[in-house]
Amino acid sequence: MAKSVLRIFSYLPNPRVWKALIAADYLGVAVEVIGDKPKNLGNWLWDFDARELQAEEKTDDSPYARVSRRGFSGTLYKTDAFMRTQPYGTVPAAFSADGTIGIFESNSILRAVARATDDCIGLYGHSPMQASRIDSFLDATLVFGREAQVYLLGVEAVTQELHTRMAAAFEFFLEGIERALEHQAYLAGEHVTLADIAFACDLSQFLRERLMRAGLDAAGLPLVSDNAEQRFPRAFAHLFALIEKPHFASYLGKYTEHFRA
Ligand SMILES: N[C@@H](CCC(=O)N[C@@H](CS)C(=O)NCC(=O)O)C(=O)O
Repeated sequence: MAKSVLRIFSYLPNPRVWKALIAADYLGVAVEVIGDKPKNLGNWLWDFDARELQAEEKTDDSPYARVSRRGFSGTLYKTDAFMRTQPYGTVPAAFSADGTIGIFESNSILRAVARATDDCIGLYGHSPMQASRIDSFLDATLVFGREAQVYLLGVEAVTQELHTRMAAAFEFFLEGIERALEHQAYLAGEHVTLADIAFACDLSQFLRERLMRAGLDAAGLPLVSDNAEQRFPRAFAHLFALIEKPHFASYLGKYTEHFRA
């Protein structure tokens, strides 16, 4: 078995991790993934050598105990070495094979996979300028992804303000995607790139909104993604076509069944 170029620690399943795994499958690059269900990650020591903690290790005076910041509640156990390599203390957390270099932010982990091979078969473009164009989409996707994260974490008790902000971010992001697809088959050209991978994973994650309607119904608010297939036809046709591809389907297939049915 090929030696892994990266180790990723995360809660699983996680579309942010799938970004790197889809690219790794395209490129034949080995990536090691360690993790557990979201609710179990509080029982883990967050570290390059992440492991499940024994019950007696989970004490308030543990040197690893830290207050969770976003997406988790209560205490998480993170080593100093973890915080040195992962300054924001978030997952997915990726590491170079020897554990000395930490890579954070799922889009950067995705880029690290593409850079781990001599021939990225155009996934990260064929020139520095093309790579920069792909970066532009990755940045736009992160801005959308951050808004989506705040919204989905708050959707159970959604306010009008949160809804309005998300609706504007959704529209802004997808208008750009619609425009990009006006004259070309993929976001950054005529072939699949990292831009398409991040787009498919982040938009699929956002569309979990459709499984989380209770708070919206209680507040009398519509889905932000209501009727989105008609409002952004190119973007959604592109999303559906990407998910049909075997490397995407093996991660996103089941996860997206609820909106593709
Ligand atoms: N934009 C980041 C999001 C990462 C993130 O915010 N992760 C949260 C969980 S959703 C986390 O690790 N929180 C750790 C904490 O609460 O301490 C990415 O794409 O990697």
